[in-house]
Amino acid sequence: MKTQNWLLKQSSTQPDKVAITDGQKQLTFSELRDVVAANIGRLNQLKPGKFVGILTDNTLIGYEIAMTVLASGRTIVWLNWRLAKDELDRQMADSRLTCCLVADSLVRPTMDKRFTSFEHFLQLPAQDGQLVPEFDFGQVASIMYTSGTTGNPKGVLQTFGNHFYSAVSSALNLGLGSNDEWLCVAPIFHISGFSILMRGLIYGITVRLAKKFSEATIEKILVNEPVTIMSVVPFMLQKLLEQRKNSQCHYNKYFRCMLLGGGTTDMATLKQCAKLQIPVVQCYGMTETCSQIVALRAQDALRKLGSVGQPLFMNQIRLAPENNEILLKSPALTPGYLNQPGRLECKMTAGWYHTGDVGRLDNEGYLYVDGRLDEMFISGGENIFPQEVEQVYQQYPGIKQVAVVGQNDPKWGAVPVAFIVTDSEPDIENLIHYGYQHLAHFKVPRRYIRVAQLPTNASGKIKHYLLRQRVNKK
Ligand code: S0N
Ligand code: MG
Ligand code: MG
Repeated sequence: MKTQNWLLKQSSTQPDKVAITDGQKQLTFSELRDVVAANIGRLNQLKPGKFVGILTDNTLIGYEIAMTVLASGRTIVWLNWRLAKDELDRQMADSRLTCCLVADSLVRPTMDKRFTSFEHFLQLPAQDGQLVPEFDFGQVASIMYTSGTTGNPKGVLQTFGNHFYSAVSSALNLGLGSNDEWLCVAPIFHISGFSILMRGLIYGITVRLAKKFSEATIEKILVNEPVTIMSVVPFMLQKLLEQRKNSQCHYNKYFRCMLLGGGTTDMATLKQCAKLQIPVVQCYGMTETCSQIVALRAQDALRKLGSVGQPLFMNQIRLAPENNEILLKSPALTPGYLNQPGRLECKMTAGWYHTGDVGRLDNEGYLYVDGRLDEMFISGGENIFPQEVEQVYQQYPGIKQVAVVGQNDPKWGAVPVAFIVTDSEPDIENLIHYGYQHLAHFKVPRRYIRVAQLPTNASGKIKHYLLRQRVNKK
Protein backbone atom coordinates (compact mmCIF):
# COMPACT_ATOMS: atom_id res chain seq x y z
CA MET A 1 0.00 0.00 0.00
CA LYS A 2 1.18 3.50 -0.82
CA THR A 3 0.37 6.72 1.04
CA GLN A 4 1.30 10.30 0.40
CA ASN A 5 4.70 11.18 1.90
CA TRP A 6 3.72 11.99 5.51
CA LEU A 7 5.76 15.19 5.60
CA LEU A 8 4.14 16.45 2.38
CA LYS A 9 0.75 15.55 3.82
CA GLN A 10 1.31 17.44 7.10
CA SER A 11 2.90 20.43 5.38
CA SER A 12 -0.07 20.78 3.06
CA THR A 13 -2.85 20.22 5.62
CA GLN A 14 -1.34 22.09 8.57
CA PRO A 15 1.63 24.08 7.28
CA ASP A 16 1.86 26.37 10.32
CA LYS A 17 1.68 23.69 12.96
CA VAL A 18 4.94 23.29 14.91
CA ALA A 19 6.45 19.93 13.99
CA ILE A 20 9.50 20.06 16.21
CA THR A 21 11.03 22.21 18.92
CA ASP A 22 14.07 21.91 21.13
CA GLY A 23 12.80 24.64 23.46
CA GLN A 24 14.89 27.32 21.71
CA LYS A 25 14.10 26.92 18.06
CA GLN A 26 11.08 25.48 16.33
CA LEU A 27 10.09 24.41 12.85
CA THR A 28 6.59 24.23 11.40
CA PHE A 29 5.72 21.41 9.04
CA SER A 30 6.11 23.73 6.03
CA GLU A 31 9.47 25.01 7.27
CA LEU A 32 10.54 21.44 7.87
CA ARG A 33 9.53 20.49 4.32
CA ASP A 34 11.70 23.32 2.93
CA VAL A 35 14.69 22.38 5.09
CA VAL A 36 14.29 18.75 4.04
CA ALA A 37 14.07 19.66 0.33
CA ALA A 38 17.34 21.61 0.56
CA ASN A 39 18.96 18.76 2.49
CA ILE A 40 17.85 16.19 -0.08
CA GLY A 41 19.73 18.26 -2.67
CA ARG A 42 22.82 17.99 -0.44
CA LEU A 43 22.34 14.30 0.23
CA ASN A 44 22.09 13.50 -3.49
CA GLN A 45 25.54 15.04 -4.00
CA LEU A 46 27.01 12.48 -1.58
CA LYS A 47 25.58 9.66 -3.74
CA PRO A 48 24.88 7.60 -0.67
CA GLY A 49 22.99 4.67 -2.19
CA LYS A 50 19.84 3.30 -0.60
CA PHE A 51 21.02 3.30 3.03
CA VAL A 52 22.21 6.32 5.01
CA GLY A 53 23.72 5.92 8.47
CA ILE A 54 22.94 8.50 11.13
CA LEU A 55 24.99 8.97 14.28
CA THR A 56 23.43 11.72 16.35
CA ASP A 57 22.09 12.73 19.69
CA ASN A 58 18.63 14.27 20.08
CA THR A 59 19.21 17.58 18.31
CA LEU A 60 17.14 19.56 15.86
CA ILE A 61 19.69 19.05 13.13
CA GLY A 62 19.77 15.30 13.83
CA TYR A 63 15.98 15.28 13.50
CA GLU A 64 16.07 17.27 10.24
CA ILE A 65 18.60 14.87 8.79
CA ALA A 66 16.50 11.86 9.78
CA MET A 67 13.46 13.43 8.11
CA THR A 68 15.63 14.18 5.06
CA VAL A 69 16.69 10.57 4.62
CA LEU A 70 13.10 9.33 4.95
CA ALA A 71 11.64 11.94 2.62
CA SER A 72 14.32 11.21 0.02
CA GLY A 73 13.02 7.65 -0.26
CA ARG A 74 16.09 6.14 1.45
CA THR A 75 16.48 4.06 4.59
CA ILE A 76 17.97 5.32 7.84
CA VAL A 77 20.50 3.01 9.48
CA TRP A 78 20.44 4.21 13.09
CA LEU A 79 23.71 3.92 14.96
CA ASN A 80 24.09 4.18 18.74
CA TRP A 81 26.74 6.79 19.52
CA ARG A 82 27.72 4.96 22.70
CA LEU A 83 29.14 2.08 20.66
CA ALA A 84 32.88 1.48 20.39
CA LYS A 85 34.64 1.67 17.01
CA ASP A 86 34.65 -2.12 16.49
CA GLU A 87 30.93 -2.30 17.17
CA LEU A 88 30.16 0.54 14.76
CA ASP A 89 32.42 -1.04 12.15
CA ARG A 90 30.55 -4.34 12.37
CA GLN A 91 27.16 -2.68 11.93
CA MET A 92 28.38 -0.53 9.07
CA ALA A 93 29.92 -3.54 7.35
CA ASP A 94 26.73 -5.53 7.83
CA SER A 95 24.62 -2.81 6.21
CA ARG A 96 27.35 -2.06 3.63
CA LEU A 97 27.07 1.62 4.49
CA THR A 98 29.03 3.99 2.29
CA CYS A 99 27.57 7.15 3.81
CA CYS A 100 27.03 8.04 7.42
CA LEU A 101 26.08 11.51 8.63
CA VAL A 102 27.53 12.36 12.04
CA ALA A 103 26.75 15.08 14.55
CA ASP A 104 29.79 17.33 14.88
CA SER A 105 30.21 16.55 18.58
CA LEU A 106 30.30 12.81 17.81
CA VAL A 107 32.98 12.89 15.11
CA ARG A 108 35.92 10.66 16.10
CA PRO A 109 39.49 10.90 14.78
CA THR A 110 39.27 7.31 13.51
CA MET A 111 36.36 8.01 11.17
CA ASP A 112 37.09 7.40 7.48
CA LYS A 113 35.62 8.89 4.30
CA ARG A 114 32.32 7.09 4.72
CA PHE A 115 31.51 9.63 7.46
CA THR A 116 30.35 13.18 6.80
CA SER A 117 29.91 15.62 9.67
CA PHE A 118 26.69 17.63 9.84
CA GLU A 119 28.79 20.78 9.49
CA HIS A 120 30.36 19.56 6.26
CA PHE A 121 26.99 18.31 5.02
CA LEU A 122 25.35 21.70 5.54
CA GLN A 123 28.14 23.42 3.63
CA LEU A 124 27.21 21.52 0.48
CA PRO A 125 25.18 23.63 -1.94
CA ALA A 126 21.43 23.28 -1.40
CA GLN A 127 20.53 22.19 -4.89
CA ASP A 128 16.90 21.50 -5.64
CA GLY A 129 15.95 18.37 -3.80
CA GLN A 130 12.69 16.55 -4.36
CA LEU A 131 10.74 14.81 -1.64
CA VAL A 132 9.41 11.45 -2.83
CA PRO A 133 5.64 11.85 -3.34
CA GLU A 134 4.72 8.59 -1.62
CA PHE A 135 5.75 6.16 1.09
CA ASP A 136 5.20 2.47 0.46
CA PHE A 137 4.07 0.44 3.48
CA GLY A 138 6.37 -2.42 2.49
CA GLN A 139 9.41 -0.15 2.13
CA VAL A 140 12.05 -0.22 4.88
CA ALA A 141 12.13 3.17 6.58
CA SER A 142 14.70 2.39 9.26
CA ILE A 143 17.12 -0.23 10.49
CA MET A 144 18.20 -0.65 14.11
CA TYR A 145 20.75 -3.14 15.36
CA THR A 146 20.33 -5.61 18.18
CA SER A 147 22.88 -8.20 19.21
CA GLY A 148 21.06 -11.37 20.12
CA THR A 149 22.35 -14.57 21.56
CA THR A 150 25.00 -15.21 18.92
CA GLY A 151 26.75 -11.97 19.82
CA ASN A 152 26.63 -10.79 16.20
CA PRO A 153 24.62 -7.69 15.30
CA LYS A 154 21.31 -8.12 13.51
CA GLY A 155 19.76 -5.21 11.62
CA VAL A 156 16.04 -5.09 12.41
CA LEU A 157 14.07 -3.88 9.38
CA GLN A 158 11.27 -1.42 10.21
CA THR A 159 8.92 -0.60 7.36
CA PHE A 160 6.71 2.46 6.93
CA GLY A 161 3.80 0.07 7.49
CA ASN A 162 5.31 -1.11 10.80
CA HIS A 163 5.69 2.50 11.97
CA PHE A 164 2.18 3.40 10.84
CA TYR A 165 0.44 0.50 12.57
CA SER A 166 2.47 1.09 15.70
CA ALA A 167 1.54 4.78 15.82
CA VAL A 168 -2.14 4.11 15.17
CA SER A 169 -2.44 1.40 17.81
CA SER A 170 -0.76 3.71 20.34
CA ALA A 171 -3.22 6.52 19.53
CA LEU A 172 -6.19 4.18 19.85
CA ASN A 173 -5.04 3.43 23.38
CA LEU A 174 -3.70 6.74 24.68
CA GLY A 175 -6.05 8.96 22.68
CA LEU A 176 -4.92 11.88 20.58
CA GLY A 177 -5.57 15.61 20.91
CA SER A 178 -4.53 18.29 18.46
CA ASN A 179 -2.58 19.96 21.27
CA ASP A 180 -0.66 16.86 22.19
CA GLU A 181 3.05 17.44 22.48
CA TRP A 182 5.36 14.45 22.99
CA LEU A 183 8.60 14.97 24.88
CA CYS A 184 11.43 12.95 23.38
CA VAL A 185 14.52 12.49 25.52
CA ALA A 186 14.76 8.78 24.75
CA PRO A 187 17.56 8.45 22.17
CA ILE A 188 16.24 8.80 18.63
CA PHE A 189 18.52 5.94 17.53
CA HIS A 190 16.39 3.63 19.70
CA ILE A 191 12.81 2.82 18.79
CA SER A 192 11.66 4.38 22.10
CA GLY A 193 12.77 7.74 20.68
CA PHE A 194 12.38 7.27 16.93
CA SER A 195 8.80 6.05 17.33
CA ILE A 196 7.99 9.47 18.85
CA LEU A 197 9.33 11.21 15.73
CA MET A 198 7.25 8.91 13.55
CA ARG A 199 4.13 9.46 15.67
CA GLY A 200 4.70 13.22 15.36
CA LEU A 201 4.77 12.90 11.58
CA ILE A 202 1.78 10.58 11.39
CA TYR A 203 -0.42 12.38 13.96
CA GLY A 204 0.71 15.86 12.93
CA ILE A 205 1.56 16.83 16.51
CA THR A 206 4.53 18.69 17.98
CA VAL A 207 7.57 16.79 19.20
CA ARG A 208 9.59 18.44 21.98
CA LEU A 209 13.12 17.17 21.60
CA ALA A 210 15.47 17.16 24.60
CA LYS A 211 19.13 16.58 23.98
CA LYS A 212 20.23 15.03 27.22
CA PHE A 213 18.50 13.41 30.12
CA SER A 214 18.91 15.47 33.26
CA GLU A 215 16.14 15.13 35.81
CA ALA A 216 16.32 18.82 36.74
CA THR A 217 15.97 19.99 33.12
CA ILE A 218 13.22 17.52 32.28
CA GLU A 219 11.29 18.46 35.44
CA LYS A 220 11.45 22.10 34.35
CA ILE A 221 10.11 21.20 30.91
CA LEU A 222 7.29 19.17 32.42
CA VAL A 223 6.36 22.05 34.72
CA ASN A 224 6.75 24.99 32.34
CA GLU A 225 6.03 23.73 28.84
CA PRO A 226 2.78 22.33 27.42
CA VAL A 227 4.04 18.77 26.88
CA THR A 228 1.32 16.17 27.32
CA ILE A 229 3.17 12.85 26.96
CA MET A 230 6.67 11.67 27.67
CA SER A 231 8.33 8.28 27.04
CA VAL A 232 10.66 7.06 29.78
CA VAL A 233 12.71 4.02 30.75
CA PRO A 234 12.79 2.98 34.45
CA PHE A 235 16.09 4.82 35.08
CA MET A 236 14.52 8.10 33.95
CA LEU A 237 11.33 7.55 35.92
CA GLN A 238 13.29 6.90 39.10
CA LYS A 239 15.31 10.10 38.67
CA LEU A 240 12.22 12.15 37.85
CA LEU A 241 10.49 10.73 40.90
CA GLU A 242 13.38 11.84 43.15
CA GLN A 243 13.18 15.28 41.56
CA ARG A 244 9.40 15.39 42.03
CA LYS A 245 9.71 14.72 45.75
CA ASN A 246 11.67 17.95 46.15
CA SER A 247 9.50 20.06 43.90
CA GLN A 248 6.77 22.50 44.95
CA CYS A 249 5.36 22.97 41.43
CA HIS A 250 2.91 20.70 39.61
CA TYR A 251 3.62 19.39 36.14
CA ASN A 252 1.82 21.56 33.59
CA LYS A 253 -1.93 20.97 33.64
CA TYR A 254 -2.02 19.29 30.23
CA PHE A 255 0.48 16.58 31.10
CA ARG A 256 -1.38 13.27 30.94
CA CYS A 257 0.95 10.35 30.37
CA MET A 258 4.39 9.12 31.32
CA LEU A 259 4.75 6.16 28.96
CA LEU A 260 7.05 3.70 30.69
CA GLY A 261 8.82 0.92 28.79
CA GLY A 262 12.25 -0.55 28.16
CA GLY A 263 12.54 -2.66 31.30
CA THR A 264 10.85 -3.63 34.52
CA THR A 265 10.11 -1.24 37.36
CA ASP A 266 9.63 -2.22 40.98
CA MET A 267 6.26 -1.82 42.66
CA ALA A 268 7.58 0.65 45.24
CA THR A 269 8.51 3.11 42.47
CA LEU A 270 5.14 2.70 40.78
CA LYS A 271 3.30 3.25 44.08
CA GLN A 272 5.35 6.37 44.78
CA CYS A 273 4.44 7.69 41.33
CA ALA A 274 0.77 7.04 42.05
CA LYS A 275 1.09 8.87 45.37
CA LEU A 276 2.71 11.86 43.71
CA GLN A 277 0.13 11.78 40.90
CA ILE A 278 2.62 11.04 38.15
CA PRO A 279 0.39 9.43 35.50
CA VAL A 280 2.49 6.38 34.58
CA VAL A 281 1.27 4.09 31.81
CA GLN A 282 3.36 0.95 31.50
CA CYS A 283 3.96 -0.61 28.13
CA TYR A 284 5.84 -3.47 26.51
CA GLY A 285 7.50 -3.57 23.14
CA MET A 286 10.80 -3.98 21.37
CA THR A 287 12.81 -2.91 18.35
CA GLU A 288 11.30 -5.80 16.38
CA THR A 289 7.77 -4.49 17.00
CA CYS A 290 8.55 -0.85 16.31
CA SER A 291 7.88 0.05 20.02
CA GLN A 292 4.91 -0.80 22.28
CA ILE A 293 2.49 -3.54 21.30
CA VAL A 294 1.06 -4.08 24.77
CA ALA A 295 0.15 -1.20 27.08
CA LEU A 296 -2.06 -0.29 29.98
CA ARG A 297 -4.99 2.00 29.52
CA ALA A 298 -4.64 5.19 31.55
CA GLN A 299 -7.75 4.31 33.58
CA ASP A 300 -6.27 0.91 34.52
CA ALA A 301 -2.85 2.23 35.46
CA LEU A 302 -3.56 2.14 39.21
CA ARG A 303 -5.92 -0.85 39.24
CA LYS A 304 -3.32 -2.97 37.42
CA LEU A 305 -0.13 -1.58 38.90
CA GLY A 306 2.82 -3.70 37.76
CA SER A 307 1.11 -5.02 34.62
CA VAL A 308 2.22 -3.85 31.17
CA GLY A 309 -1.41 -4.04 30.05
CA GLN A 310 -3.26 -5.67 27.19
CA PRO A 311 -2.36 -5.98 23.51
CA LEU A 312 -2.98 -2.77 21.63
CA PHE A 313 -5.49 -2.78 18.78
CA MET A 314 -4.33 -5.04 15.90
CA ASN A 315 -1.90 -6.95 18.12
CA GLN A 316 -2.30 -10.35 19.73
CA ILE A 317 -0.32 -12.11 22.42
CA ARG A 318 -0.38 -15.53 24.02
CA LEU A 319 1.90 -17.55 26.26
CA ALA A 320 3.68 -20.68 25.06
CA PRO A 321 2.18 -23.51 27.15
CA GLU A 322 5.55 -25.20 27.71
CA ASN A 323 7.47 -22.25 29.21
CA ASN A 324 5.23 -19.15 29.36
CA GLU A 325 7.24 -17.38 26.67
CA ILE A 326 5.38 -14.35 25.34
CA LEU A 327 4.37 -14.91 21.70
CA LEU A 328 2.88 -12.21 19.53
CA LYS A 329 1.31 -11.31 16.22
CA SER A 330 1.39 -7.74 15.04
CA PRO A 331 1.33 -5.70 11.83
CA ALA A 332 4.14 -3.71 13.46
CA LEU A 333 6.36 -6.81 13.58
CA THR A 334 9.54 -6.51 11.51
CA PRO A 335 9.56 -8.38 8.18
CA GLY A 336 13.02 -9.65 9.14
CA TYR A 337 16.69 -8.94 9.68
CA LEU A 338 18.96 -7.31 7.10
CA ASN A 339 20.78 -9.83 4.87
CA GLN A 340 19.64 -12.72 7.05
CA PRO A 341 16.81 -14.47 5.21
CA GLY A 342 15.16 -17.08 7.38
CA ARG A 343 16.49 -15.61 10.64
CA LEU A 344 13.14 -14.19 11.71
CA GLU A 345 11.39 -17.39 10.68
CA CYS A 346 13.55 -19.23 13.25
CA LYS A 347 11.76 -17.17 15.87
CA MET A 348 8.25 -17.85 14.50
CA THR A 349 5.83 -20.70 15.08
CA ALA A 350 2.65 -20.78 13.00
CA GLY A 351 2.70 -17.01 12.59
CA TRP A 352 3.55 -16.27 16.24
CA TYR A 353 6.79 -14.43 17.04
CA HIS A 354 8.81 -15.70 20.01
CA THR A 355 9.92 -12.71 22.07
CA GLY A 356 12.31 -14.51 24.45
CA ASP A 357 10.46 -12.84 27.34
CA VAL A 358 8.55 -14.86 29.91
CA GLY A 359 5.30 -13.64 31.40
CA ARG A 360 1.94 -14.24 33.02
CA LEU A 361 -1.60 -13.26 32.05
CA ASP A 362 -4.16 -12.55 34.78
CA ASN A 363 -7.80 -13.56 34.50
CA GLU A 364 -8.64 -10.32 32.69
CA GLY A 365 -5.89 -10.84 30.10
CA TYR A 366 -3.41 -8.33 31.52
CA LEU A 367 0.22 -9.18 30.90
CA TYR A 368 2.96 -9.25 33.53
CA VAL A 369 6.55 -9.64 32.29
CA ASP A 370 8.66 -11.85 34.57
CA GLY A 371 12.04 -12.20 32.84
CA ARG A 372 13.95 -13.70 29.95
CA LEU A 373 14.50 -17.15 28.53
CA ASP A 374 18.01 -16.19 27.45
CA GLU A 375 20.76 -14.37 29.36
CA MET A 376 19.99 -10.88 28.08
CA PHE A 377 19.58 -8.15 30.73
CA ILE A 378 18.85 -4.43 30.64
CA SER A 379 21.04 -1.64 31.99
CA GLY A 380 19.42 1.80 31.99
CA GLY A 381 17.25 0.84 28.99
CA GLU A 382 20.16 -0.65 27.01
CA ASN A 383 19.96 -4.36 26.24
CA ILE A 384 23.12 -6.30 27.06
CA PHE A 385 23.70 -9.72 25.56
CA PRO A 386 26.37 -11.50 27.65
CA GLN A 387 27.56 -13.49 24.62
CA GLU A 388 28.67 -10.28 22.91
CA VAL A 389 30.73 -9.20 25.94
CA GLU A 390 32.10 -12.73 26.40
CA GLN A 391 33.26 -12.87 22.76
CA VAL A 392 35.28 -9.71 23.31
CA TYR A 393 36.88 -10.90 26.56
CA GLN A 394 37.66 -14.33 25.12
CA GLN A 395 40.25 -12.51 22.98
CA TYR A 396 41.94 -10.98 26.04
CA PRO A 397 45.40 -12.49 26.61
CA GLY A 398 45.40 -14.85 29.55
CA ILE A 399 41.62 -15.31 29.82
CA LYS A 400 40.85 -18.98 29.29
CA GLN A 401 37.14 -18.81 29.96
CA VAL A 402 34.69 -16.03 30.65
CA ALA A 403 31.01 -15.75 31.51
CA VAL A 404 29.05 -12.53 31.94
CA VAL A 405 25.84 -12.08 33.92
CA GLY A 406 23.70 -9.19 35.08
CA GLN A 407 23.98 -8.11 38.69
CA ASN A 408 20.97 -6.26 40.09
CA ASP A 409 21.75 -2.60 40.51
CA PRO A 410 19.66 0.09 42.20
CA LYS A 411 20.65 2.73 39.65
CA TRP A 412 20.80 0.94 36.31
CA GLY A 413 18.54 -2.06 36.94
CA ALA A 414 21.39 -4.46 36.19
CA VAL A 415 25.10 -4.13 35.42
CA PRO A 416 27.47 -6.65 33.82
CA VAL A 417 29.77 -8.75 35.99
CA ALA A 418 32.37 -11.13 34.53
CA PHE A 419 33.53 -14.48 35.88
CA ILE A 420 36.95 -15.29 34.48
CA VAL A 421 39.29 -18.26 34.49
CA THR A 422 42.96 -17.21 34.28
CA ASP A 423 46.28 -18.71 35.32
CA SER A 424 47.50 -15.58 37.05
CA GLU A 425 45.87 -12.64 38.83
CA PRO A 426 44.77 -10.18 36.09
CA ASP A 427 45.16 -6.41 36.25
CA ILE A 428 41.60 -5.13 36.67
CA GLU A 429 42.35 -1.68 35.28
CA ASN A 430 43.69 -3.27 32.10
CA LEU A 431 40.58 -5.42 31.82
CA ILE A 432 38.34 -2.38 32.07
CA HIS A 433 40.46 -0.37 29.66
CA TYR A 434 40.36 -3.26 27.17
CA GLY A 435 36.55 -3.36 27.46
CA TYR A 436 36.29 0.39 26.84
CA GLN A 437 38.29 -0.02 23.64
CA HIS A 438 36.04 -2.67 22.17
CA LEU A 439 32.60 -2.18 23.72
CA ALA A 440 30.13 0.57 24.58
CA HIS A 441 30.92 1.59 28.15
CA PHE A 442 27.63 0.32 29.54
CA LYS A 443 28.56 -3.23 28.39
CA VAL A 444 31.93 -3.28 30.18
CA PRO A 445 31.82 -5.48 33.31
CA ARG A 446 32.01 -3.57 36.59
CA ARG A 447 33.46 -6.54 38.47
CA TYR A 448 35.77 -9.41 37.47
CA ILE A 449 35.49 -12.46 39.68
CA ARG A 450 38.31 -14.93 39.23
CA VAL A 451 37.22 -18.56 39.58
CA ALA A 452 38.98 -21.91 39.15
CA GLN A 453 36.36 -23.07 36.67
CA LEU A 454 32.93 -22.12 35.34
CA PRO A 455 29.91 -24.30 36.06
CA THR A 456 28.90 -26.17 32.90
CA ASN A 457 26.34 -28.77 31.94
CA ALA A 458 27.10 -32.15 30.40
CA SER A 459 27.57 -30.64 26.93
CA GLY A 460 29.96 -27.98 28.21
CA LYS A 461 27.49 -25.08 28.10
CA ILE A 462 28.03 -22.53 30.87
CA LYS A 463 25.29 -22.45 33.50
CA HIS A 464 24.84 -18.69 33.65
CA TYR A 465 21.93 -18.97 36.04
CA LEU A 466 24.20 -20.32 38.80
CA LEU A 467 26.54 -17.34 38.37
CA ARG A 468 23.59 -14.97 38.29
CA GLN A 469 22.34 -16.45 41.57
CA ARG A 470 25.79 -16.04 43.04
CA VAL A 471 26.05 -12.31 42.36
CA ASN A 472 22.45 -11.63 43.26
CA LYS A 473 22.13 -13.56 46.48
CA LYS A 474 20.58 -11.44 49.18
C1 S0N B 1 19.50 6.27 31.04
C2 S0N B 1 20.31 7.21 30.20
C3 S0N B 1 19.57 8.52 29.98
C4 S0N B 1 21.61 7.50 30.95
O1 S0N B 1 22.37 8.31 30.18
P1 S0N B 1 23.11 9.64 30.70
O2 S0N B 1 22.75 10.00 32.10
O3 S0N B 1 22.89 10.68 29.67
O4 S0N B 1 24.59 9.13 30.67
P2 S0N B 1 25.89 9.96 30.31
O5 S0N B 1 25.82 11.27 31.04
O6 S0N B 1 26.06 9.98 28.84
O7 S0N B 1 27.00 9.03 30.91
C5 S0N B 1 27.30 8.97 32.31
C6 S0N B 1 27.88 7.59 32.61
O8 S0N B 1 26.83 6.67 32.62
C7 S0N B 1 27.10 5.62 31.69
N1 S0N B 1 25.84 5.17 31.12
C8 S0N B 1 25.03 5.83 30.28
N2 S0N B 1 23.97 5.08 29.98
C9 S0N B 1 24.12 3.93 30.63
C10 S0N B 1 23.34 2.76 30.71
N3 S0N B 1 22.18 2.64 30.01
N4 S0N B 1 23.77 1.75 31.50
C11 S0N B 1 24.93 1.86 32.19
N5 S0N B 1 25.72 2.94 32.15
C12 S0N B 1 25.31 3.96 31.37
C13 S0N B 1 28.01 6.24 30.67
O9 S0N B 1 28.76 5.28 29.96
C14 S0N B 1 28.87 7.14 31.53
O10 S0N B 1 29.89 6.42 32.14
P3 S0N B 1 31.39 6.46 31.53
O11 S0N B 1 31.87 7.85 31.73
O12 S0N B 1 32.14 5.42 32.28
O13 S0N B 1 31.27 6.14 30.08
C15 S0N B 1 20.67 6.57 28.83
O14 S0N B 1 21.36 5.36 29.03
C16 S0N B 1 19.43 6.34 28.02
O15 S0N B 1 19.01 7.21 27.31
N6 S0N B 1 18.81 5.14 28.15
C17 S0N B 1 17.55 4.82 27.51
C18 S0N B 1 17.73 4.00 26.28
C19 S0N B 1 16.34 3.62 25.74
O16 S0N B 1 15.57 4.46 25.36
N7 S0N B 1 16.08 2.34 25.75
C20 S0N B 1 14.81 1.78 25.32
C21 S0N B 1 15.08 0.68 24.33
N8 S0N B 1 13.86 -0.10 24.14
C22 S0N B 1 13.01 0.19 23.19
O17 S0N B 1 13.27 1.11 22.47
C23 S0N B 1 11.71 -0.62 23.12
C24 S0N B 1 10.69 -0.11 24.12
C25 S0N B 1 10.06 1.19 23.71
O18 S0N B 1 9.91 1.41 22.52
C26 S0N B 1 9.68 2.18 24.72
C27 S0N B 1 10.53 2.39 25.81
C28 S0N B 1 10.25 3.38 26.73
C29 S0N B 1 9.09 4.14 26.61
C30 S0N B 1 8.23 3.96 25.51
C31 S0N B 1 8.51 2.97 24.58
C32 S0N B 1 7.53 2.75 23.47
O19 S0N B 1 7.15 1.62 23.27
O20 S0N B 1 7.11 3.72 22.85
MG1 MG C 1 23.80 11.71 33.27
MG1 MG D 1 31.03 7.14 27.81
